[in-house]
Amino acid sequence: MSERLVVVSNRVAGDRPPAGGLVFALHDCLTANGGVWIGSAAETVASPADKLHHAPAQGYDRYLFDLSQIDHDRFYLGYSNSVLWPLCHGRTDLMDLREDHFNGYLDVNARLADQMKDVLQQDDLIWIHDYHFFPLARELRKRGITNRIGFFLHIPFPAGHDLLALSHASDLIDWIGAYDLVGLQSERDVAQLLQAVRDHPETEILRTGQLRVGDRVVNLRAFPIGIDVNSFRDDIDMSTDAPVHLGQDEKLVFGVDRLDYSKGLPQRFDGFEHYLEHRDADTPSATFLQVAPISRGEVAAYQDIRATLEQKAGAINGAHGTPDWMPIRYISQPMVRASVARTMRLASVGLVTPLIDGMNLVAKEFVAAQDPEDPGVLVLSKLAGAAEQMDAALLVNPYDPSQIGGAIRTALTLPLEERRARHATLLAGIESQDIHWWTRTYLENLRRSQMVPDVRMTA
Ligand code: GDG
Repeated sequence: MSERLVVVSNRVAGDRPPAGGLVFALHDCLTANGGVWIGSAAETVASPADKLHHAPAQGYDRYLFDLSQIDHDRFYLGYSNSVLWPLCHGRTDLMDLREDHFNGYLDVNARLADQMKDVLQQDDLIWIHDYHFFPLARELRKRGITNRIGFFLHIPFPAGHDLLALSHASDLIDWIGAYDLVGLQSERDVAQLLQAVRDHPETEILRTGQLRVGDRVVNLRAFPIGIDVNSFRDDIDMSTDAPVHLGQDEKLVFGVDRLDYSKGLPQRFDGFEHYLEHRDADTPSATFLQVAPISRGEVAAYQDIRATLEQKAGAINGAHGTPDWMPIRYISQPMVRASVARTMRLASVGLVTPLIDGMNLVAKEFVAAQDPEDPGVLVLSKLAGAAEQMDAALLVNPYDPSQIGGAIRTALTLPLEERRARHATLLAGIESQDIHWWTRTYLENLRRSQMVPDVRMTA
């Protein structure tokens, strides 16, 4: 039987074209090569079925698993997004540790492993995505699955001292030990995982750079995710009206992020205010447009960040606006993708200043969208995974409004030659390590990863 790719991620592409990012990449990869995509159904149900639902898609097979409202509350909103997400983003103060959420997380992973057993074949290459499914390989191994199983973590791996705040930290390492290949976004994340392994009694780092966790050997590597550069450029539809209207000689500073406390938005607003307060006659006039569609709105920390931004935008506009000009335009509605791409093209400055981020695709999209002859300038947080590859951007400390404000001013006044040179370097980087490179490289490494039988489970 020939190899088949089986991808598992919480979200899968629906029947309409996928809306970008990871889902787009996986859809592309599966459409080109065929395979199976397993993910959660879009709506919760009163009593989840005990089998996966088959929902064929163009070019590949799709299977969906049911979640009840309680599963959604415990597995998705609870443990995944109110424990693991804040933990991995250095916000242990926001962790909401509850035993029933942890049990709900384990239950969903165990149930999914049961259901996957029915569709898995002997030569399947299994690729599991993200923090919702850390324990899934361990659950599959318990059920006798010996296939190669890879994992990719899209968000940062937690720092060692933060892991102390997780009551089940040693489980996390045990779960990781059931994979053949663990992929992370950046070298920083690889270093953090190695530190966690050093701190764990039953693990060691082999001279080959692999991990030994109990009786298994795990390969570990950074695979920085990329974007589909050409398809993003194709989204720039110049035939329609400009999505943003500016005054004469007015420059545009643009940010677009899911509304999330990790994205550094309050500090970014303060940074723009710093730029406004330090303007002089030579400083170009600029309007800041921030699009931040609401996400995970049921979680309290996400409601708080929204209130903070609304208050800040109002205060800054009140202090610095004039009857016919508002310095900040803040929108919490999503923008259509073509308008995002076109707005990036119009912008003189792209502000991407997360306090921490696994990678950050917006930074790469901003570069892809620019006119190479007259490019805008990317201001990028040193703490985004993307900064490891994109040091030709203006790198800033995202906690320091004076650095952000200073970088906005620098970006608006950078000579054309320097803008072109920085952009050419950045573009070459995102073109050579694009989304196709990422899927190809990861899967080549997974195929090569040594199959080590799980002795504890099969003995
Ligand atoms: C996780 C990791 C990692 C945003 N607002 C709108 C919109 N977007 C699009 C952007 C971009 C995507 O959403 C966001 O991707 P990011 O990478 O910035 O961030 P996360 O959602 O946190 O993703 C991250 C990523 O996984 C992939 O591995 O890079 O570090 O946290 O594509 O353009 N798109 C549209 N309207 C909006 O209003 N159409």
